[in-house]
Amino acid sequence: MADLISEIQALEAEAAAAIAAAADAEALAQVTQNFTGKKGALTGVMKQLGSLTPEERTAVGKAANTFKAKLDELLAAKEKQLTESKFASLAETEFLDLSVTPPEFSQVRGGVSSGHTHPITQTQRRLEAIFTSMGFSIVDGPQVEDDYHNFGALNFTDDHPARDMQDTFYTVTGHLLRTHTSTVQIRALESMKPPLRIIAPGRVFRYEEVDASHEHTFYQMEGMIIDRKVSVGNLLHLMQTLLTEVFGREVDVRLRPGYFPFVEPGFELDMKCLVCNGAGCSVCKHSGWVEVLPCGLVHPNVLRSAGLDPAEWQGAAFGLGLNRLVMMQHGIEDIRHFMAGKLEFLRQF
Ligand code: FA5
Repeated sequence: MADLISEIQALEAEAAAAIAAAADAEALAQVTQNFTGKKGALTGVMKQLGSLTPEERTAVGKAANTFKAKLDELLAAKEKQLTESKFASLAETEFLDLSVTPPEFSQVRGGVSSGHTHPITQTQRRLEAIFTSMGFSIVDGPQVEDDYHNFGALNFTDDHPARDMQDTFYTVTGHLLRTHTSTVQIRALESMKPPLRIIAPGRVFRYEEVDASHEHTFYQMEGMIIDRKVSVGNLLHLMQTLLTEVFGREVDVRLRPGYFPFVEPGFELDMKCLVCNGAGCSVCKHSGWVEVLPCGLVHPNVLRSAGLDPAEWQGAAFGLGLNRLVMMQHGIEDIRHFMAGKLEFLRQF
């Protein structure tokens, strides 16, 4: 019996050493198996109990229980230690700094995976913010229009050259793709009551020979104020505010008379070309100036066809060429870049 007890005590030292040497949870499970498993060392000792007296059995059983309790204690301590060191090394190797910008976002402005808005959209949104802060509403109209909204209600005579097939895309059903956002002036006058202030950004189409400053599909932003008293002074102040806000500084402009059937008087507002700084290039056709902002006071005939009395109501309107404005903003030397779908171009903005 004394032999069995000292055998059990020897197992304790052996087990303690094995537990201390275990490197992970798997090794620990193996230790348990080796000592208290079906074929374990303690199980082997216990098999010899049959030859002992009941008192001796009790004494050996007690020693075995002490061993098991000790083993459990050592195993639990080691398990705790292994878990702690595992997390300590995880914190070192898998440290996550949430304040660091992921590499693909910092390498390319705007990011490969997130993308960003088109430069024309960016300027359009900036303008929308400026105008809504001045009390303007943003309105929309269809891109496929009828002759009345694109021409007739805008005081175009039947023989006006802009009605010519060369400028306008017609559909087989007798509709057309709007050639300007002035169509939305008419739609707003039909659905809103004056006084009113609207802007209408949108896509327009022209049967046009494409070059560095002309596209067949481009963007305009219409603006219109209808009130009891509207003057050229109001109009020019509006244009000035618009340009200063977009460019963040005063820009060189020139105003000259311009003819549009739906305004009287009408003006062409040109910007000094910022691609060549006025020296002359393919964008400004070597003139140093770019047409961006035609405008004028709403023609009495337009008011009349909307059912408004020109003696009571006056209006001012403008038709901003958005593509060209964005070209001036960023010094873009060819309008065709906007729709080329080239990421190298788009990623610059
Ligand atoms: C108009 O379209 C008038 N509806 C503007 C207007 C509105 C005048 C309200 C008065 C009152 P225009 O055809 O000039 O006008 O075009 C306006 C602007 O659009 C031009 O100054 C130019 O910046 C831009 N634009 C015209 N044609 C093209 C084109 N093919 N490609 C790119 N931009 C163009």
